[in-house]
Amino acid sequence: MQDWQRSVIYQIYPKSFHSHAGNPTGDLLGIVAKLDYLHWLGVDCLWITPFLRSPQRDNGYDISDYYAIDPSYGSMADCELLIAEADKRGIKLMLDIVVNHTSIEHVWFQQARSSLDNPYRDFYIWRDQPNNWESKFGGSAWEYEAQTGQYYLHLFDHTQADLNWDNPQVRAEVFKMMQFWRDKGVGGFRLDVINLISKPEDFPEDDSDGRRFYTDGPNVHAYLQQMHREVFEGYDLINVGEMSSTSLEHCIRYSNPQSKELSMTFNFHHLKVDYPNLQKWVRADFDFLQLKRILSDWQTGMQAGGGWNALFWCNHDQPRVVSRFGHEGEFRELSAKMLGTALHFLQGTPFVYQGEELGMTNPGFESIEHYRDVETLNIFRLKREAGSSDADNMAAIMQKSRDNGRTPMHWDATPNAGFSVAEPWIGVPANAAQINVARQLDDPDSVLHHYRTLIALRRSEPLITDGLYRQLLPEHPQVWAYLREGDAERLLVVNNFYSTPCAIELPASVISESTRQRTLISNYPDATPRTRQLMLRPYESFVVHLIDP
Ligand code: TEU
Repeated sequence: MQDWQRSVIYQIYPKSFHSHAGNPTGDLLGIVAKLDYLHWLGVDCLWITPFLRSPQRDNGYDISDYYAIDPSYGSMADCELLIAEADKRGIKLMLDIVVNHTSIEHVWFQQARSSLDNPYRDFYIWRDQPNNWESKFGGSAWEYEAQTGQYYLHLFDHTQADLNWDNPQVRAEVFKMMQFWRDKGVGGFRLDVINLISKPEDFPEDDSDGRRFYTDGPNVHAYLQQMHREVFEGYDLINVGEMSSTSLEHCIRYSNPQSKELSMTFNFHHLKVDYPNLQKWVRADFDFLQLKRILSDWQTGMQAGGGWNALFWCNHDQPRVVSRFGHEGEFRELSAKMLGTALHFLQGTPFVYQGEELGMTNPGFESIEHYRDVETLNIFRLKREAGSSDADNMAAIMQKSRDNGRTPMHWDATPNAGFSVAEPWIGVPANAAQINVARQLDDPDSVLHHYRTLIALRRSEPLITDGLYRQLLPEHPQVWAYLREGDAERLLVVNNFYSTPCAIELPASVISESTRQRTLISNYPDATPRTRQLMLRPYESFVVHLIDP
């Protein structure tokens, strides 16, 4: 095992983390100011979502200059200071690289759109006629460019034009830019939708939205191997690829060290368990059995194939996990701790998204005026045009919008939750005075202290990294129980995902009267020695280390 395989990564959405300047949006010096907190929490690495120059139509995922810091976040000197200050605390910084597409304000696109024979024309993907593929943000994936009379491809917003990776000059420019950041001292990269970079040559029509043709496309592995040779080889970097609608087979290839591509992969299958028939924009409960099955299949599959999972419940594109798979009310703290435990004892590298360590909830914004996200606003408009009622649309948006995870970090009970002096760019949830860092730092039973313990356990308990995953009680409708097995010892991880108490019976091979046990973590204070028969209380969760005599 490599050292980074024992690490925990913390994700920062800088627009909503902390504003040092007191502005409506966060900045890089705001992150510097909170490094001692992150060091106390014990994380090894920070993934910071894009802070490079951008018109901010998709909050930085639309980059117009890969070599400049967006002025709203500060300067290059601030960025260098952040890298150096993080390094002093033993924390690496992972840069978010968005190279499936650029902003249409990028100079490459400005050149490309100007004439058919411009040297940059072939940096993007142009067609005389669009096919029927759909943008992930709604509507056609093609936009007409009147000046030259062709359509360009955009898998996301029409201001995010897809780069043509089959052009070797594009790849050379991307690798040069990544070398620049590597040489500045970043500790790794998070690669945005990197499995979408290789499109088929013929752009076939689809009876669906087109994703099956461009997902994990024809040359994607070859391009990542080239990136590995040009940028990663010989350097100590952690590289994680964001894989949209991918497969286990491909993720094994992306992340098995022998393929020389990436360190690990994010996939989203476990976060579609509340998308009935893969429809995101419908309000729906989550399917617990499906959640367990998907996570278990990825554990055993990646383990068997020598791949490595990035583990996560939350990020800047997802609703808050407590609101989603836990409980927002009286069981908020118990369920937040349970969800943390359930995830952190899996094999892989856990990511903690800002505020998750506090058990932050969805904000519950009821009116579309409170939303800022380009995807949410596009969908609201398209659904309204298609005749669906505003009430239905808002019910889905309140549950699913990406803005649920993008509200300001709750630092303390002062105005704007201590995030900024000026009114924040997006609203602060009403519960910020109850759920915040200052309060939880003082409370050893808080969700925050629970996460700190989870992070520390990964360092001290090798089985969390190495142990074989084995699911127990796969058909149980409310409990996710699993083992992480070593030669003569194992971890037993038990999680009740619901507020209803329930009884379980574990297999005789797991635990007997003579088994020696040591509780590693639990979310009820009165944890007793465990037996085969157990009564689980609401959202009860515990981990015991077991050794047979
Ligand atoms: O997201 C890629 C992605 O496919 C999603 O998670 C996306 O939010 C979802 O499909 C919408 O329904 C990445 C970034 O994380 C996201 O913030 C960007 O908007 C997107 O790429 C485009 O760069």
